Amino acid sequence: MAKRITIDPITRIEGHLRIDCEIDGGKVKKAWASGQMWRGVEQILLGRDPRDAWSITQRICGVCTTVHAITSVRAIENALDMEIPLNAQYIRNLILTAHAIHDHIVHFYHLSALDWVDVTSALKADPVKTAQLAEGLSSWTGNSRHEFAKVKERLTGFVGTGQLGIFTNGYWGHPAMKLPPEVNLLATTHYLQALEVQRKASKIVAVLGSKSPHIQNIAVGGVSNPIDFDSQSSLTMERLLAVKGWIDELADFVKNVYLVDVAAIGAYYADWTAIGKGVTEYLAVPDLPLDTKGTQFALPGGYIKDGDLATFKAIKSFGDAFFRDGVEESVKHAWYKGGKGALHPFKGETDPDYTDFQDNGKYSWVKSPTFYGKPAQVGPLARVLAMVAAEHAPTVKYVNQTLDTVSSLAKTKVPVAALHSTIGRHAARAVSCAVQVDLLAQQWQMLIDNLAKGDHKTFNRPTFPKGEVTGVGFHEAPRGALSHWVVLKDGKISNYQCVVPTTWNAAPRNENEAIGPYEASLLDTPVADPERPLEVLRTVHSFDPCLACAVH
Ligand code: NFC
Repeated sequence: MAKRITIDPITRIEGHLRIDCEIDGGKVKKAWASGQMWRGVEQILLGRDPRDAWSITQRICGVCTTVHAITSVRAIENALDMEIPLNAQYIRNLILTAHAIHDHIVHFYHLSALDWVDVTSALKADPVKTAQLAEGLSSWTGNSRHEFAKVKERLTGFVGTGQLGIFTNGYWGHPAMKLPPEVNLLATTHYLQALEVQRKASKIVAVLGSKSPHIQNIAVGGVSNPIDFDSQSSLTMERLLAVKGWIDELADFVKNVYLVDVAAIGAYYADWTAIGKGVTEYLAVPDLPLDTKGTQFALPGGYIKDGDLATFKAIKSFGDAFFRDGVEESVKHAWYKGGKGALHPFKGETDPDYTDFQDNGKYSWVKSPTFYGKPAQVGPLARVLAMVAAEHAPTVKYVNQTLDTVSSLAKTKVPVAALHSTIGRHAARAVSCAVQVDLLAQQWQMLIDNLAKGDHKTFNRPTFPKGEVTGVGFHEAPRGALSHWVVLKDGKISNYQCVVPTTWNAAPRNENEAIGPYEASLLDTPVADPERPLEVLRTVHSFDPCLACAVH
């Protein structure tokens, strides 16, 4: 007989997510994803000065803080048809990329690795054998047997006191945990080292953005960083060189630790390349503009139908009609007043109307976005597939490198198609992160070269027309395609809608009763013990949910 389980709240995520599953014959047969909290940031914006929107929308999230700020100014700049000085583009790009790297490292090690890594099994590991194993995988200097012995001793201390501290409440000893003790010790050691490394990325954001989380240097028209090499309160060469030092340290960790760990875990859990596929329409937006108009990007983006990379259609600019005309949101199953069918974001409405959790009615605060009428999966997997389809050489290189490592460790050929899966989302996030550390160094160099030419401009003053104008800004945020949609009337905000990565992925059923990406990916997931639904967490965590963003 089918058994219904409710996981509420899902932890090691941002925000309030409830997942319900019907399990039959040891597999998930039906699933519901529900956002459990609403705040109304879109309403707060109505009637306000558009120059304040970035600061307000940035408070949507405490995790992806920079992204709403920059997407917001992009939307308003698009409405005003503005050009942005090159230095401002590069500084924004550096902030966004450093933030994404921070986010991915934290997601893999601190928010999701413990779904795969059994910390208590690490107590049985031999530190010398762990070091031998690690040396065969990479040249990371933090992989010494002394380091592994130190971590094992620390863990033994935790367990000896009867408390696991930060490792309390994992599904330790679960039958789906498969790593040998040495791999568990290796990954646990990297979990602790990653706590240190992630700070370097945050420092880059803080130095360039004045503060992290929640940067302070953004303005409609550019950035507010003064560039005057004689002033200590400005973006000095000393600060820029410190940024470069942190970029190099991040690159070392991402390429020699993160990418390698994901490949090793992927090899031990190769069966998970056939689990968690879900929605295979993929949407990713281009990012890291390289010109003042936002028509050339370092990262390509676009749309893929039915998992077939040959169907890839590129999105080419901030004003691209293919993107602008394709997005709608439905509230048929979300706690808002509706009845008008799916609406384009310029006409979007956010009018709360809470009922209760109704399996076949309204059951979430998350709206249901669609692209040309269909749900779409967004995130690192969509991004990497789009970049492979666009023949982005660095992405192709890191995808092949990762698949080769997995294939050699698993002793079986793992194809690109394996990426359409739970473990594939982790692999794609690591690949994306490796591409981003290289881009971070490139953007840094481009900023330095531009400054060396004597161009110190960082801001163009916006002017607001009488009457109505509309704009859309997008950004390929850590969790995927983010867009802000604004309608301005006589220089004030008359409508503002955010269509956020986790809104796409955590969407409930839509206008046509199609299920959302989380719900679809859970179907047929095996669950060994419904009282300890580790497998459900694995798939949900692979998306890196942020419900604060999804509902806003
Ligand atoms: Ni919050 Fe997000 C906003 C989401 O765009 N979803 O990736 C970013 O949060 O983490």
